[in-house]
Amino acid sequence: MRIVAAIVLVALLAAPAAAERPRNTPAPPSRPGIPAPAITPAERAALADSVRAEFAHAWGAYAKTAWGHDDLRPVSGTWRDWYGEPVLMTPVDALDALILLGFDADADRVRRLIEDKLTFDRDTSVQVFEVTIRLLGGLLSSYQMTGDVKLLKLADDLGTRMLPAFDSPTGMPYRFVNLHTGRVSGARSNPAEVGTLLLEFGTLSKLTHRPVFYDKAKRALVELYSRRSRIGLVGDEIDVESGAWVGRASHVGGGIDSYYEYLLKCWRLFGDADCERMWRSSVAAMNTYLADDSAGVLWYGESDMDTGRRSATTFGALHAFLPAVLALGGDLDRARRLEDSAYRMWNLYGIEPEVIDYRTMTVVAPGYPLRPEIMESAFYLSRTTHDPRYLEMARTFFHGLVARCRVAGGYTGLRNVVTGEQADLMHSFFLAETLKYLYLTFAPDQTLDLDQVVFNTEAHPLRRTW
Ligand code: DMJ
Repeated sequence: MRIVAAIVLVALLAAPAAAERPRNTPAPPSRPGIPAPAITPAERAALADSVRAEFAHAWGAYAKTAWGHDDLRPVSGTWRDWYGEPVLMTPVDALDALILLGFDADADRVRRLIEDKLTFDRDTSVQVFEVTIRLLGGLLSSYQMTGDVKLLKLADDLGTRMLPAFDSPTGMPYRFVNLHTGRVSGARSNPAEVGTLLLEFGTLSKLTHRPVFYDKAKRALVELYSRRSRIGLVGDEIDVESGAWVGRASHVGGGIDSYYEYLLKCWRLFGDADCERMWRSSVAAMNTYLADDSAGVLWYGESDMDTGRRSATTFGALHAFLPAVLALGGDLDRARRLEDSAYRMWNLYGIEPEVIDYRTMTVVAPGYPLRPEIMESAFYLSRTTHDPRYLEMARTFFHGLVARCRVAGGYTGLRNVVTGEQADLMHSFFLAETLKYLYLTFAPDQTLDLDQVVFNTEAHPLRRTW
């Protein structure tokens, strides 16, 4: 398998750009009443191979053009660094995917790069949430896969340098922290940035035997939860110094999404009974006040956190994480129905827009930055139901990506899914999540046992080894 992977990678890197056209012809999206053609075991295996080949194309483009930088700009053939000096966002985020997909030589090269170049003693203010889910999560899962203690040491150093972020009057973290001075900024935060830290900080505690990481991240989560409204909802903006809500719109989209995800997953990963209790009451409120079940079609919209009154009927690419979490939480009925709705959103233009109004099925925000959530949900539903429908959905997603986002220099997000206008950025989550979830959907189930790991919100699998 490794040899095949290496051959695919070498062949793709050696091939001239014009010869890099994919073999797959995009399949037409299935429409209500017109079933998609069934997937045979041979086609499933071929799809896994095709996803690996596309991963090799995207990773190879990063390695050729942007090596040592944070993100590839695939259309202009340049790169982007988040904070002036690179923090190796794409290599660290992609490392466990390289290992999982069998690109061992590339994974070793990334580990050498990390050893040579990655240091966190820098006078830089970083975003705690993004650095936690991508870098801390990536270092921890790669450490668990390789046993390379240098990765754990880096994770320990990074976690330690981020601890001052939690020194607010409420214990909820500031959004930014300087890794050298510990200076914090960004008191106005949101549930996702406050509540999406415990899987990584908790794992760090378990692996280093330093409880401080677990305790700080757990306190932040509990402080946030304790400020939920009388009807059990959270708003979309909170002041971590006063603890007061600044934005009172409640939904499951960006800025709130992974708060719900981590309530469930910190129970699953750590067996934490407080997390179970917080998850159960939060999902009940979410299903009561945010679910919009009109005309037999399920969506999750926006409501006022105090009254539960509907304030918007918007849903988008980020909201599409929810079927995965509902499936993991055992609510297969809602998970299936919501993924069906998300699939309708995808098929409006053959690739999903960032936000739609589901009442009118019109586009509100037309971009597509290569997001993974809808594929993540198909992966969980495929694994939990074994319904071939989710393999078919995943095939539609994959073919849409290849048809619309593949360029000679890698994969690019779209500025507009309606016109097809391209952006010029391959976010690190495309390798860390989007292609990983697609690959795992088509690969044999034993490639990664879902009962043995809990994925962080950036698709880094964490194992309960303690
Ligand atoms: C990723 O960084 C994570 O999945 C996060 O939870 C949400 N945004 C991106 C992907 O869309």
